[in-house]
Amino acid sequence: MILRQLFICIVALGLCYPVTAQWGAERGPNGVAEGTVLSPVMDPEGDAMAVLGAAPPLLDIDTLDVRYSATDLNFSMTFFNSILPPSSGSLDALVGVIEFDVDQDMLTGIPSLQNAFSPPFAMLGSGIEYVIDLFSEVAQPGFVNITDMNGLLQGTIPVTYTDNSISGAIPLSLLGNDDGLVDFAGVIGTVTQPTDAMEVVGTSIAVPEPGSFAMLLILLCGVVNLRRK
Ligand SMILES: [Ca+2]
Ligand SMILES: [Ca+2]
Ligand SMILES: [Ca+2]
Repeated sequence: MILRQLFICIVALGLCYPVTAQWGAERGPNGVAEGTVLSPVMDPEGDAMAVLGAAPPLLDIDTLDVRYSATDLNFSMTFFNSILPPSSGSLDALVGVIEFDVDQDMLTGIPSLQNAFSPPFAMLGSGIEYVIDLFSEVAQPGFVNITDMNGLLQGTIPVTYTDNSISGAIPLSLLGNDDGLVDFAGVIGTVTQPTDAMEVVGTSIAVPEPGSFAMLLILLCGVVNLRRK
């Protein structure tokens, strides 16, 4: 918990970049910033930074993909490096937060930690209501906590770590029974320092329903049969 708070303080203070931050960005209707990017969101390679001068690895985000079904919000974050779960006990383990603005309104919720870390320090139109707490896996191997903007625990979900990714599914019931259409952000690092953040805010997309695939196949088969006749 102490490490988590230290990490968040470092990110929130924006120690990793000069204090020439430019807060405020173009806003669309209802105060929502324009220019969110539909999932999956790509992040540049090589933009990870040693914020506190700690030794590598500098965990470097590759992509963050967020998709919703009728029941869940599925997420997958990939990296250019190999990662380890916090429960490994390694100081090089992946920690940080993935943040969700479930009503897509920056005027509700709390400011995104991503804004304080990732240039151009613009308020990217995210007022965060829920967070995946990647730190929490240290005490419960294979599981992470979902918390609200006040840090209150909403539930715990299983996650899957591979050599270069973490993924999982959050029941929408843990996100205030949201419809799954959310804006998302994220900032990550190792236990010793934040290293990378998404550069833009993403917007989730729907997972195609199995029924629509089946319908498409039926239609395609119908077209093929008609052509054969
Ligand atoms: Ca990156
Ligand atoms: Ca919000
Ligand atoms: Ca929503």
